[in-house]
Amino acid sequence: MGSKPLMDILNKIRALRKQIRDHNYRYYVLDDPVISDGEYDALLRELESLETQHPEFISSDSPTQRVGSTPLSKFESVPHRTPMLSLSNAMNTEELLVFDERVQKGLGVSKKIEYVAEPKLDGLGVELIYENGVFISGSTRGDGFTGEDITQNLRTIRSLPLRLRTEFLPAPSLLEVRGEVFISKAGFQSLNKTRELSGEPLFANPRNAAAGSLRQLDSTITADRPLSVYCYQPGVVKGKSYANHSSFLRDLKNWGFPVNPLIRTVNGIDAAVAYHRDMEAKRNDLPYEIDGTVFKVNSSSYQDELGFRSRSPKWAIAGKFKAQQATTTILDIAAQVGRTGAVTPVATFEPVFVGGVTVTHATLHNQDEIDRKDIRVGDTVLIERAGDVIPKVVKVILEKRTGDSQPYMLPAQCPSCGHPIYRSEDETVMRCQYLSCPAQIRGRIEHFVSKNAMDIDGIGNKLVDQFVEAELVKTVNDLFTLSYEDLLPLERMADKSARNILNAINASKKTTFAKFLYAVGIRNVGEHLSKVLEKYFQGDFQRFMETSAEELETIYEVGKIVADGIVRFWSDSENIRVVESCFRSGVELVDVQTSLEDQRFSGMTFVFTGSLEIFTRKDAGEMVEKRGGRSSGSVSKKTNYVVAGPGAGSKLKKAESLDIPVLSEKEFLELLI
Ligand code: JCF
Repeated sequence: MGSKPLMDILNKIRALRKQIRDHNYRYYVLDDPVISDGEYDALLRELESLETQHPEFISSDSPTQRVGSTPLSKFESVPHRTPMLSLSNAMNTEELLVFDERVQKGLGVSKKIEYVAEPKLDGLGVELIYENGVFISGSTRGDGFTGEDITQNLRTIRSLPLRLRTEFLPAPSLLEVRGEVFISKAGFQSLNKTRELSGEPLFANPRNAAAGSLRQLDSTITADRPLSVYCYQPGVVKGKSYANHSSFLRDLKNWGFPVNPLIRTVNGIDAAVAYHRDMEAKRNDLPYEIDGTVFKVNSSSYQDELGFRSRSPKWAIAGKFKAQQATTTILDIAAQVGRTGAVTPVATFEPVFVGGVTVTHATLHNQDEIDRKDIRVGDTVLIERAGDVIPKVVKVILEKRTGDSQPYMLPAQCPSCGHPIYRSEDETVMRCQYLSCPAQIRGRIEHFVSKNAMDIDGIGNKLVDQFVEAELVKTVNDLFTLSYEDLLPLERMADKSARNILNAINASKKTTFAKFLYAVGIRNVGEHLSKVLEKYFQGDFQRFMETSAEELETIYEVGKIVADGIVRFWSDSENIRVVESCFRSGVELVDVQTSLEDQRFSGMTFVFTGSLEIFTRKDAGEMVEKRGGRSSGSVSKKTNYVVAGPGAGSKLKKAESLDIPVLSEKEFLELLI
């Protein structure tokens, strides 16, 4: 193979990467995309296809390389070069003024101080490390001194640059950037909806969802979570210093980091207070949750002069917002069955305006919660909105209780189907396990057909509604016996669409153990656990259905709660009937493709020396490792090949003396192809 076309391909790959990086910058930093999502996807697919044809050109900072690598067994701990400090809080305007006085006193000045003001995100602090403009590693804040290495998970965040834009602004050799990882309100809603449908426990709020997502050892799970990041603070920056904080933020944007567009410089504490009030008024309209504002002294020399308290800088403060609370009266409490069978008490109250919206309902969560707070119909209650729309009851105002109220008790039967409800040991919530419970069918079908489950194209929620209303589908297995005649009379159904749907249903029958199990929807058995069980049972679903809780518990990652839940699920003959009916209708679990990876360098050791022109040393090493080999820093008798570029010295000499084959970079490339 000649090197010219190969260079052309490499150049095309490089050009695509740059294009994609530029579009990321426009989208995430400038908030001003110039191409559609479809066009962007097309660029990404083109790059992916070129890289698939030429895996030798895959480099870790390619936009295609966000998800990958094998799951970790644990996170390594990493010390922060400089501690990641927390912020001290100002609980009200008064305390913001006190902060400003301290700053002026500390500096020995009496004048307006310039602050950089920003919304305080309710997420998780992280540190991102870039060497020569390339994302190398990232970690959690941890205790401020030592965090956990979550590089793989951070890489999956689409707005996080894997390589900096350095056309106009060179990258420092070392750049540490701190920021906040968070999940938007909309992302949180859709994530919880998916989890509800798949029977996984819901996240209480976006912050917990973000924390749970960053804590995944399997980064493919993190990649499916709608994580975002905003950067706001330097760690160690080598070879560059800033006269003020705002010029650091300006550079961050130029390098392609997402920086909150609401950040402003304000002059004097009165302007800071005005900013704080403005943010508090806007908080419910923002697409993400904030719990306050942050103010930093802009001048770097002032920051240096002020220094630190034990855990927090004296040049910064977090201004906390007031809780969003109101009082109202409870008109009624009723049990509701969710789409996954959770039976929850919901209170209806006198409409009340709180945190920017009028609310009329609150979930009371479960019987324990009601008992603990002794919530009764007729009570006057204090409610609070914490960001999301559904408020919670903080407490009953007992002084206002009238004489004849009665404690509330959840019914013993499902309000939807009348079957008895159960409570599992791990949960406080009551559940209806009846698979054909009308309240759950829709949700079960929607989950069953979804992308990561059976992946049946063309069955949207509207169609599911029709299936259920026409009583065509009472449990998920009914999907497989739908006929052309069943579909045609449905609304907006034509010959072609009916055929397409039947084809999609048919095609979905060939699936994997893991996808089918996930589709069935056993509580706490999400995608990851389904894969774990697939591996353990080697695709034998029958054996899985008959396994004891004791055996399940021997599986790494399966605890007592999950094991008991699985056994309880199969103890219901209705559930077995549904699954067996799926198999009878032709559902077939095929082997997972463990495509034999190319292991041509198995057992071989490579040494790279001199300056490389096609690859970075790291990429070259990765390419060897991907193919089963090892790359080493020193030449020995065990070395199989030395790849030498211009300027190679002692290692090349040693290779020659040991008679080890020496390759040029181009010859190495040919070994790869
Ligand atoms: O948004 C935040 N949660 C946030 C936290 C913003 C900042 O500018 C921070 C921070 C924690 C520490 N700055 C520091 C120094």
